[in-house]
Amino acid sequence: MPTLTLGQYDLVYNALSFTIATMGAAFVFFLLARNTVAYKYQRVMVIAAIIVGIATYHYVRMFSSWSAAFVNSGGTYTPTNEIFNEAYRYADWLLTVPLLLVELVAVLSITGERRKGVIIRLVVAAVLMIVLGYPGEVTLDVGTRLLWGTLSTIPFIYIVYVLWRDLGVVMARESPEVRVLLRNLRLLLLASWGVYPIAYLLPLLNIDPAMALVGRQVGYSIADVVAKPAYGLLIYAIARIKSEEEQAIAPVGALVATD
Ligand code: RET
Repeated sequence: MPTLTLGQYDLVYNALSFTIATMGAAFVFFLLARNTVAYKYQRVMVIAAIIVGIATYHYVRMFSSWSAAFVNSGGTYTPTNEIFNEAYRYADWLLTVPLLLVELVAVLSITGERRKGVIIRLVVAAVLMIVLGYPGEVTLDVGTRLLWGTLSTIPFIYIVYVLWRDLGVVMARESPEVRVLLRNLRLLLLASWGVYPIAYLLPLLNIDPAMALVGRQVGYSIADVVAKPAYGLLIYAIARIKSEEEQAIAPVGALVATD
């Protein structure tokens, strides 16, 4: 672990703290919002809540790990004997990335056998992507990082390709209103998932190790907020509109008016 300036230490400290608050708030929101979508989409909201619930736990652990990994030695933060534990992040992704994919497929109108096939392929690819990325994340050796990073990129490209293609097919079948949301979802997925490999590359860019560490932690945290709570909100908006379109629930205005 490198020595950090006060500003560098605080930036990660605050990013982790902000993320705990965001994930925790999203957990409560998704659980409460469950009752405002049709029964068919309620499990989508439960999955969204589980994802941010898991992330809340991991961010609490990362926050403690970060606090324990450095000590304020007047003017700088120097590393202690406790190493900042990157495994929390990978354990989190291992659980949440497959769930994010299941959440997406559950809100789309993909049915029957096709749905099962898509889920299995995406989940296997997601697990491979994360498991292959981990050895590279925890090494100090540039070659090893590059090797595992490259291997991990293969399933990553596969996932992005399948999502892009299938979302395109599904979009064509949906109403104009849902179509706009799906287009935004596609962009949000690309913008947030694309941050991870870039953040991972930072230690390879010949920049100061403290900057690389801080950039990576802040980058991963921001990407996680977009990929879990913001993504969940968009999925919720889709579930809401589809519920209304399928006439399963009264429009929001009607609910308010009869209360
Ligand atoms: C790694 C290793 C380097 C190569 C690639 C990676 C991709 C990681 C991704 C993670 C996505 C995480 C999400 C979390 C949600 O909260 C493992 C950094 C391609 C895409 C969506």
